[in-house]
Amino acid sequence: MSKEMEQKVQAFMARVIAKNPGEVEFHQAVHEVVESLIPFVEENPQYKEAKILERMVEPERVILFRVPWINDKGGVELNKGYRIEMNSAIGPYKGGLRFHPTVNLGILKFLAFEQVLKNSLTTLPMGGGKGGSDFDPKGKSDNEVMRFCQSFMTELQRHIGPNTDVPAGDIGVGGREIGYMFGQYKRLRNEFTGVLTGKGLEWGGSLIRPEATGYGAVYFAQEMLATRNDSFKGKIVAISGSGNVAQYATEKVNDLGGKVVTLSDSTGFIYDPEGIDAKKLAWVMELKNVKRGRIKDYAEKFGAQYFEGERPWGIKVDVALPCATQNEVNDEEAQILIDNGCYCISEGANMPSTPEAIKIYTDNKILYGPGKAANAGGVAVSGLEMSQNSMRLSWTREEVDTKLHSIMVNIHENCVKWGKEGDFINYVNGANIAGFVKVADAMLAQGVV
Ligand code: NDP
Ligand code: 2IT
Repeated sequence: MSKEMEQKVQAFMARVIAKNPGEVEFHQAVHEVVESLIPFVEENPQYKEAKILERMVEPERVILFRVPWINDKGGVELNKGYRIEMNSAIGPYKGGLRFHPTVNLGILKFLAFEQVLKNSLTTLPMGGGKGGSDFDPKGKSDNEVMRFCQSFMTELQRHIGPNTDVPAGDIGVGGREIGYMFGQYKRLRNEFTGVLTGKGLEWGGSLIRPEATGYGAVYFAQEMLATRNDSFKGKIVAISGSGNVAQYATEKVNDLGGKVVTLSDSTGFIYDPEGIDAKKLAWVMELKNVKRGRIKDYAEKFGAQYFEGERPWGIKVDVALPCATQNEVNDEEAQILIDNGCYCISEGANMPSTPEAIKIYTDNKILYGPGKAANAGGVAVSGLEMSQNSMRLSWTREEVDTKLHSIMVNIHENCVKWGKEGDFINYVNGANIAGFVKVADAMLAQGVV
C-alpha cells in the first residue's frame, strides 16, 4: 500500500477509535476491512462522496437491556442483553446471538460489522446484525437456561420480527436456546413466524442448518485447494473448537477423504494421530451437545493425547480450520503452522486470526480464506430457512446442501474476481470488496439514511 493510502487508513481509524473508545475487537475488524476498502473507495469516488464507509461503521441502532432471571435456588441473577442492528440496506438485520461471559459491546459490534459484508457475499437479501449476552450457559441447568432465554426474549421481542431482524445461534446458542426463545416470542406475540433461524425441523427449521457453517468452511477450503489442482484427499487437518462449527467441519473433512487430528475447547486440545472418524465424532457430539462435558474426556476414552491450556496449532498439518473464537491464532502460531507445512487455512470462526497472523499468511502466499467468506455457509442456510418459512414449504436435505455448496462456490469465485493479484489470490481483499459493493450500491440508491 502506498504511503498516502496508509495515511488515509490511519486517519480513518483514528476517528473510529476516538468515537468508539475501548472497543478493541471492533477496531480490529474495521481496520482489516478499511485496509482493503480505502484504496477501492479512492478509485470509486461515488462511495467516498456519500461517506458510505463512515456510515457503515456506525450501527443503525444499538439496543442494550437488562436481563433479570431466577436461578434454581430462587436467587435473583442479572445479565446484560444486546442487539446491534448494524445495516439494513439489502435486507432485514440478520445474525446470531452469542451467550458467553466475555460478551461486550465491542465484540458484538465487530461481529455485526463482519456480518454485514458476509451476508452480502451470500447473495441472499439479508442485512447485518448481532446480539447476545454475558450469560454463561456452562454449568446451568436446562431450567435456568430456559428462564434466562425467556427473560432475554421478553425484551428482545419488541425489537425483532421476520421482516425486521432475524436472530440465530452463535457461541453458546444452539438448538436448545433457540427453542426456548422461539417459544417465548410466540407466546408474547401470538404469532408463529420465522423470527429466528436454527429452529427445530418440526417447527420451521431447515435441514442442513446445523451442518451449514462447518460444511461451508470445508467447501470453501475445497475451492481454494482446487485453484492448485489439490483436494482434501489424504490431507491432515487441525480443527479448533468442538462445538457446532467444529463438529460438522470434521464430518465434511472425513467425507472428502481428509483426516482430522485435533479438536479443542476453552480448557485445552486433544491430538489423535489416528484421526477423529465418524464413530469418534458421534461420541464427541454426544459429549458436547447432550452431556455438555469437556473435550479432555476424549483423550481418556480413545487413548489420545491431551494438552491442557494449549491450542492445536503446534501439530504438523496440511490444513487448519480455526472453529472456536476470535484471536485464537496469533503470529507465533501462524508461523509454526507454516513452518510445519500448513498451506491452507479456512476460518469457520469469526476473526480467529490476529492481524499479525494474517500478515504472515499473506506474506507466505498460502491459501487463506477469511471468516466472512469461509464461514458464510451458516448464515446462507439461515437465509434459505427464511425462504422456506415464507413459502411454508421445506426443501430436502439434498436440495439445501446443493444450494449451500453452490453459494460457497459462488463466494469463492467472487473473492477471486475482486482479489486476484497476478497469480496470488488475496481472499481478504476479495471478500471485503465483493461484500462491500452490493451494500454500498444499495445505500447509494436509498439516499442519505
Ligand atoms: P459453540 O458454542 O457450539 O462452540 C464453541 C467452541 O469454541 C467450543 O468448543 C468452545 O469451548 C470454544 N470456545 C468458545 N470460546 C472460547 C474461548 N474464549 N477460548 C477457547 N475456546 C473457546 O459455537 P459455534 O461452533 O457455533 O461457534 C464457533 C465459532 O464459529 C464462533 O467464532 C462463531 O462466531 C463462529 N460462527 C458460528 C456460526 C454458526 O452458525 N454457529 C456461523 C458462522 C460463524 P468451550 O465449550 O470450552 O467454551
Ligand atoms: O456468525 C454467523 O454468521 C452466525 N453466527 C450465523 C448467523 C445466522 O443468522 O445464521
